[in-house]
Amino acid sequence: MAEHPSFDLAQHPHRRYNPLNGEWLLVSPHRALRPWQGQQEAPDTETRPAHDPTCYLCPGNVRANGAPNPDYTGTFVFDNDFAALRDDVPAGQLNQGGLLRAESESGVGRVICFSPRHDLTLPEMSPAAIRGVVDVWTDEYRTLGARPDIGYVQIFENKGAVMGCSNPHPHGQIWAQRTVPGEPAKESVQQLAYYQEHGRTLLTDYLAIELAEKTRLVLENEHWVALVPFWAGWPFETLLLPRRAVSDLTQLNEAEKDAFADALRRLTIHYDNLFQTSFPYSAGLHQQPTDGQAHPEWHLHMHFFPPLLRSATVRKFMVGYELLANAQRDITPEWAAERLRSQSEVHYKAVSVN
Ligand code: H2U
Ligand code: ZN
Repeated sequence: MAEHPSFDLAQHPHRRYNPLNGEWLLVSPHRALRPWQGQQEAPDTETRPAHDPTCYLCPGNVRANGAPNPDYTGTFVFDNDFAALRDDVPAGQLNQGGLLRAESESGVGRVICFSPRHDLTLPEMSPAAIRGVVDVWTDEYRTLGARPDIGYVQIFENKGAVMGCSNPHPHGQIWAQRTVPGEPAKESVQQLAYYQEHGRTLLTDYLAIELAEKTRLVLENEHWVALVPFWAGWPFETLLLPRRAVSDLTQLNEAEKDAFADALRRLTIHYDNLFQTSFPYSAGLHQQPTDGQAHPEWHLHMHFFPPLLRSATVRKFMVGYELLANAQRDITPEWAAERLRSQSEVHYKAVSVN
């Protein structure tokens, strides 16, 4: 791979290209050669009640809109009471010399409770319950995407206070809007260019390389693979993708949806076990736009962007150079993958309870 025989990705500062968004990343592996000093912290064994009377997401409790939640037993979806997007916005735009530009944007915000249990998180839920989450994501994507005024559906989860999550009750969000926002728009351009040139999705070919090299794999099952992408910006960033090139959740068959739930469960267990803490992250699905066109170039995938670096409390900050230049990392993606891959698939809390 190296153009020069002495160039070593594990030692020498270098740039890596992210073909999904077309951006570059600075990798400084020499700074991480110092020994691993994972700060020794006691395992986080915080417990929460199964039902919290003060939680606005628990079954039966009253939300900001004044109405009580139903006594739901699986997942529960509702319109965000403080949504960033609204669907009653008048059309309009402003363009002053091409420099001051604005246009109205409409859309919908939804909140999804993953479980009625206040004390669980995805890695602690049963495979069947996680499959229920996959199903509700699929239904929401289908229903919202079918609306003529919705061009893109963003499904995501903020987990942990450090990621701005407002409540430990397991939940995620959906923001669906008229236009395709920045990150998926970049991926659309890149995936289309690749597909037009090669006739296969970018991620099909990328996955084939990773399955052959194996160094960045975290886990796999019959239909899904989790890996630390070659171009990962966050220390333990991962990409979870289906082996078959489908463009959105509605194209997955039953076995692929079960396997997605299995991969989600196992990946989040690996994360929790890494620093023996409920691993914070922002994660979300990237799927084809819902503009009524078919986008065979789009390969469904899920990104996990976790901030932790060395322990349950030592995190990576995307600050000076990252904000002003481009993303940068010290530990290599290969090293991070090895650390994640070697974790047990039994949740550390289950171990300590027994
Ligand atoms: P986050 O934890 O990722 O912030 O998601 C929780 C969402 O729940 C948040 O967007 C909404 C907030 O607006 N919410 C309601 O819709 N109703 C409430 O009663 C409280 C919070
Ligand atoms: Zn709750």
